[in-house]
Amino acid sequence: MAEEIRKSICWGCWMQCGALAHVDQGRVVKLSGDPEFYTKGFFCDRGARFAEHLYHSDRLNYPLKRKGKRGEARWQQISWDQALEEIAAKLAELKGQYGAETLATTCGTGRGHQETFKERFMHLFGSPNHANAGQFCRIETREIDYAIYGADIVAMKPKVAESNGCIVIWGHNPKESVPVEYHEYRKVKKKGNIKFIVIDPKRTEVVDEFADLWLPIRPATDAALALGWLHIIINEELYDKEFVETWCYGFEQLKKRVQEYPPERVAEITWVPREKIVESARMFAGARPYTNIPWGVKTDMQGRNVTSVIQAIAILRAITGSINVSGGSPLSGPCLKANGGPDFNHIDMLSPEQRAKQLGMDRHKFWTFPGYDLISQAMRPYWNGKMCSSYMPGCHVPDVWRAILDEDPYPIKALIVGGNNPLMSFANTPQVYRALKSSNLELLAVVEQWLTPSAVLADYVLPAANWLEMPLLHFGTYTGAQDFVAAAEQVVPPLFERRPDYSFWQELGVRLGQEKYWQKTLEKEWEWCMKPLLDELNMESFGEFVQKQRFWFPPFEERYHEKNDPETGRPKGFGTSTGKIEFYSTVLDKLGYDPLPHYQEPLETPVSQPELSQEYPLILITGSRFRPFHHSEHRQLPSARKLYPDPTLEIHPETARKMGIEEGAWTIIETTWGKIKQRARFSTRIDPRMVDIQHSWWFPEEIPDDPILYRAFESNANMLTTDREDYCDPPTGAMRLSPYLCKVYPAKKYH
Ligand SMILES: Nc1nc2c(c(=O)[nH]1)N[C@H]1C(S)=C(S)[C@@H](COP(=O)(O)OP(=O)(O)OC[C@H]3O[C@@H](n4cnc5c(=O)[nH]c(N)nc54)[C@H](O)[C@@H]3O)O[C@H]1N2
Ligand SMILES: Nc1nc2c(c(=O)[nH]1)N[C@H]1C(S)=C(S)[C@@H](COP(=O)(O)OP(=O)(O)OC[C@H]3O[C@@H](n4cnc5c(=O)[nH]c(N)nc54)[C@H](O)[C@@H]3O)O[C@H]1N2
Ligand code: SF4
Ligand SMILES: [Mo]
Repeated sequence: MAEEIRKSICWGCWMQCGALAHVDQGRVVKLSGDPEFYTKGFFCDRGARFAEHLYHSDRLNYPLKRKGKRGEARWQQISWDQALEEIAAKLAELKGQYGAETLATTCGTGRGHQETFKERFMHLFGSPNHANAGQFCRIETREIDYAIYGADIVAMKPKVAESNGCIVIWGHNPKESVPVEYHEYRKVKKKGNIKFIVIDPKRTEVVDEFADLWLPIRPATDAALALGWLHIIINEELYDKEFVETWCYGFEQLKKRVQEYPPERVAEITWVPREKIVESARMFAGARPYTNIPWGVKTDMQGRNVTSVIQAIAILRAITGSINVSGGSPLSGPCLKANGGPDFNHIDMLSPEQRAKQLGMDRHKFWTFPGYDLISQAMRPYWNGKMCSSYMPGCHVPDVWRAILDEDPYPIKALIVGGNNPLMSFANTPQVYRALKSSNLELLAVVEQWLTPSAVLADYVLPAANWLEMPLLHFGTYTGAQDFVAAAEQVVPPLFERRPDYSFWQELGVRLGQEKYWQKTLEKEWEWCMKPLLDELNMESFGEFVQKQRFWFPPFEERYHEKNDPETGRPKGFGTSTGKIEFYSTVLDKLGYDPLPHYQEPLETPVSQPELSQEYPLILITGSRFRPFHHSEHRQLPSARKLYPDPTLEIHPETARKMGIEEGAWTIIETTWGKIKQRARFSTRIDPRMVDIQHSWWFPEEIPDDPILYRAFESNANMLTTDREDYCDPPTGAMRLSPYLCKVYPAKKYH
């Protein structure tokens, strides 16, 4: 039989490029980009490896139940029915004894589609405690954008190339992290009409290739830099006066605040020379209204100033009048053609009593229900009742471990981990380990594709399908986050007894009395979700959409906020309580936080703790992305491990020489929180005052049994981080994953 091509959407990362699966006798033999999809044929080296991923002999194929003690890595293969029956019975028992809030779940970057189904299950079960990485990655940005604009920034901006704009690549390295975006920039750069500013302590390849200006910033001082730009733009009157007067709220207060950030002071804080700060602010504002600041994660995970950085960046887009300008910064509301968000995850079914029990709500009000409620009160009426209610409101991640270990403020007795490797991903690995191992925890179930170090500690492990094994709907649709729809049919049926995450949550839900709220199959869920669009397109089914269309975007409406609302006869404005873009955030104000952005020197820096920096003289950056790996994934793929057999520390040769470290040698990295080892990789891209370590390293070729856990503690960046309250950002609770103070020295060698 000849090779057949089936169309899918890659889920190697959340960019979800159009994929062509080459299938020979039922077997996927190759993956390539789909020229007819909106990603125009692009495909990267990570995506291409998913055929290897699909058939890898280490993939989990059957449900497992632990034999012996937690962590002994002895398993009994059981049926899905047995696993689900036992888990459901245990959950019912614990709910009766401790209340529904005793169940918590965790999620990482949102692999697969499981988070929204998990949320639906949790809301119907009655627990507000789903913890997720969105608290320090992208979702808190989305939520702050919601508070300020009443909408979110559109991820891809295809029109940018046609403008004479300015793109600021801020704490972001798309070459390694979002290859499809990098590919777009290369095309844009060739045209020669766009200016690029890169804000990164490292001289990355993106700096060499694109930067008209590079600002080598001291890590975690981004809020000061953004405020410094605002100082220059406001005082030199480079902003869009008409836009600000008509559409923005709180300009005078902002103007007053930014006076605290003159360029001299900002230069001192950020280590970026004054002239460069001034020149870059002018370059940026000079490109108005075609200013672009795509999202990068390093602003989101610096702890204390996170809300302020994101806020200040959001204001920079608005003050230059780029909002809803094609080639500038278009906004997206929730998907209006889908039953997404609250319609999908039933957040409104969670009772007021149960909401009030959400972990972390007393301290991190923005990330939890109080923040969500204020935002949704303003946004829902504006967006025809639609809203995004996914990932946020979440509970505060570190509180889950405390509630397990100290049973404070109440016991968490059951934890379900889905699409997440918490031992690798969250700050303070030793604390996560203690919690997962705790005898207080009566149930730990992990839904996974591989037996990870976190999964080894589970009572039950359930085998999850990958994206080639299930029908797909773009996550922005059912979370309600972005206004577009993309869908694909499964390429091959799930192998062995793997199932899409959906099946786990649906079957558990049905066993616990939720049958009314679940469709019978994943495809039916997607069909129901996109029903409003199907009706409009006069289509019958999910299958018909996939055959005939595959994706849908609403037409772009230039400056839609100026259009008259047919009901009121007045311009639509924005989905905030003032109807304007809020430089002065009424949401933060009502929650009791500073409504304006500010900069506060974080703990543990050479400036805030000079004595400590005598002993720990280097600034430690963690987690810069490197292809083709994705966090702790793909260590099992030989073709990927060939490129990075071991974890590496990026260090300037001069620093290495001072510390007696040789190229390629195992090196100890120590913070006040812990120590690990990685191999030294010399590079002049890194500032001699800093080092950068790779994150999420474990070794699937090693011994699984606890306490070895595939050597999960030896090279893991989060052995060096803390989740202590005073390191977290107050409104969002965002943890500090980077930077820290560290010292490095050679590991001993006896041969
Ligand atoms: N120190 C430090 N720590 C960091 C970061 C950093 O820069 N520095 N980055 C942080 C960021 S931004 C994030 S988002 C987190 C990411 O944190 P995680 O998302 O927890 O990252 P992974 O460790 O890759 O875990 C994802 C797990 O999901 C599994 N998986 C993949 N697809 C599916 C699926 O469809 N279904 C199921 N059930 N499982 C699946 C994978 O096998 C993998 O084990 O890490 C954070 N941790
Ligand atoms: N290959 C690969 N791709 C991925 C992932 C992966 O694990 N591997 N993970 C995915 C996920 S969940 C995410 S969140 C994205 C993140 O991907 P990106 O947004 O690209 O983030 P990073 O690669 O962590 O860091 C980008 C740059 O920020 C710089 N930086 C470090 N500290 C600071 C600072 O304090 N301020 C500033 N301005 N810059 C700083 C680093 O030097 C680095 O060059 O990648 C996604 N794509
Ligand atoms: S950028 Fe690469 S991994 Fe991400 S969706 Fe596209 S092809 Fe897949
Ligand atoms: Mo992330």
